[in-house]
Amino acid sequence: MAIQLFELVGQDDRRFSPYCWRTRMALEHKELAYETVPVRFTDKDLISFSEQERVPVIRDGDTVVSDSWAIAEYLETEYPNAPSLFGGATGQGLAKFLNVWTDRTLHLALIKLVIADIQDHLDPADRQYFIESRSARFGKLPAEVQNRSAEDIKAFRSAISTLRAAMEGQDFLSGNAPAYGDYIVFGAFAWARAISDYPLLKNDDPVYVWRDRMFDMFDGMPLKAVGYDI
Ligand SMILES: N[C@@H](CCC(=O)N[C@@H](CS)C(=O)NCC(=O)O)C(=O)O
Repeated sequence: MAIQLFELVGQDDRRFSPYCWRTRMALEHKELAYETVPVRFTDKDLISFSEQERVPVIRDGDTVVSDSWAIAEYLETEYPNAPSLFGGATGQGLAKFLNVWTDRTLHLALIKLVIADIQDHLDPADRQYFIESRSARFGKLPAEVQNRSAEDIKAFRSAISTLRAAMEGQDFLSGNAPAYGDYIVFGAFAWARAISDYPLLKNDDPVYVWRDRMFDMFDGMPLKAVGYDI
């Protein structure tokens, strides 16, 4: 039976969760059969079987796993003969660092540039929940957070410069072939593309070139998802 992936959805079937993108790419990498179940922020009942309130969640037969990192570890352990997500224990250890850096640095820099765009692309049923929960987190409305100040743009560029330096001399963050570390970072760009037409990168930026390569993976599956042509 195919693995079920419960993932966040917005207006027009936009899949905009960076964490769900990590899991989607991991399932593709592992060449596993899966089907996605769209979940809105306010559809908490759809994932109540996972005994927590966030996506991604996967159901693989009788096994339920939530949290993108835990899912990646589960898939790697459960399907050892499928292509490896980490390339061994050392790679797994280093990917964990990238997971934390992306969550804490890249995502924080990015969300300030696109948070009102997220709000504008939500299913109407989710808007009030999003405004209230995010205003509580940031201390102001999403529309006020997203003012793209020089300081916020600088913070994002600084995160990108780290990625650019890491990519020098290699096609992917994981070396000469993509692996889970690439999917962690790629999730941020797949998220942005789903809901925002703001040009985060110049077309000749090596990070943009890498991003394009990632969008072309798996027969262009990420590019076929609803999003902006940026
Ligand atoms: N550490 C978790 C984070 C998951 C997460 O925060 N997911 C968001 C969607 S991007 C969510 O489900 N939020 C629910 C909410 O805000 O109510 C992971 O890596 O999966």
